Amino acid sequence: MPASLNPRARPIVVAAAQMGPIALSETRADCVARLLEMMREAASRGAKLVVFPELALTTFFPRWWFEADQEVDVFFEREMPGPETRILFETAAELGIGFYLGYAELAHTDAGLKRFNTAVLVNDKGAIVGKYRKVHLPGHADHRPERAFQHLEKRYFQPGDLGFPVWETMGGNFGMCICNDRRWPETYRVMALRSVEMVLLGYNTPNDHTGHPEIDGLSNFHNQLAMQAGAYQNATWVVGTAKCGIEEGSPMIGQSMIVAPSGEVVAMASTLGDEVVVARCDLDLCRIYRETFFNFAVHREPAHYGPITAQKGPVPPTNG
Ligand code: CDT
Repeated sequence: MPASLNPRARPIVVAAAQMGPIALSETRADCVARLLEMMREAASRGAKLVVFPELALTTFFPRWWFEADQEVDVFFEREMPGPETRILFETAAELGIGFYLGYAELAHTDAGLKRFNTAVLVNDKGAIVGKYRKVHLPGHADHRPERAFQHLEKRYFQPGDLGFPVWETMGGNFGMCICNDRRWPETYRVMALRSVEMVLLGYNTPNDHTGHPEIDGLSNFHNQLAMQAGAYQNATWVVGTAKCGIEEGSPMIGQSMIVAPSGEVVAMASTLGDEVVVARCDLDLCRIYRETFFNFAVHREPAHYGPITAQKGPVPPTNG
């Protein structure tokens, strides 16, 4: 339904700021300059929130095996904002635009030093509203020399320890996830149970990584399928932003998109480079779906969902 036909419409203009490849040789300052240019474009097109990709400050380094911690630590941020990223926060405040930023986080915790694949949500005053640490880490932890590219997220990151929070800010209820999280229905459902109205996510999705051409060939389809199903079944907007193109020889999909609670794609990138995609999103559409098909309080039957939290993998079926 167009926002103009909904008397309770709560429109927000949102941008997905897709990045083309980041070369290994690019500095944080180079990446931040690209992000700033897209933030300015998003604001000039009326956006109040801009979503940047996963690991938006470096190349997708989990594609390489590094033996020593010091070699990989160069890709991690020790503070956010830090000296190179502070300008993003200041510019956001000047422009009155919020943002989602994905980066590798080196965190000093009570349990010692930990590495996370992280995103922050920053409001239109330049203040951090919330932090999310990627829960579903794909790939492997061991070295697989037979592969052209590794996928070492399980080696370089710990699983996120913050769950899937939802924050009320900037006139709506926002949640975050990162890349592989978008393929798992639990990601969206936990946030939907916390009244999320817009799920923000960044991704780096190589399309030559599974060793199965029949799966890799469907990378774009599965990208769309996961976000459209997540949006529809949970009555939420989803804004997914890619880092894409051929990065250090590794091809990655684009298709940054904004998906409505109807499951419809309302805007999608058409390139594999830096590109800003904008849409006007009525957050009240979530209510309309949640009062009809997806009235959780009326129609969900959690007594039958026990295995979802009790089990990690499947058990055999009952013998017939
Ligand atoms: N970054 C990330 O999570 N990428 C994964 C690719 C997995 S291919 C082994 C994704 O789900 O898109």
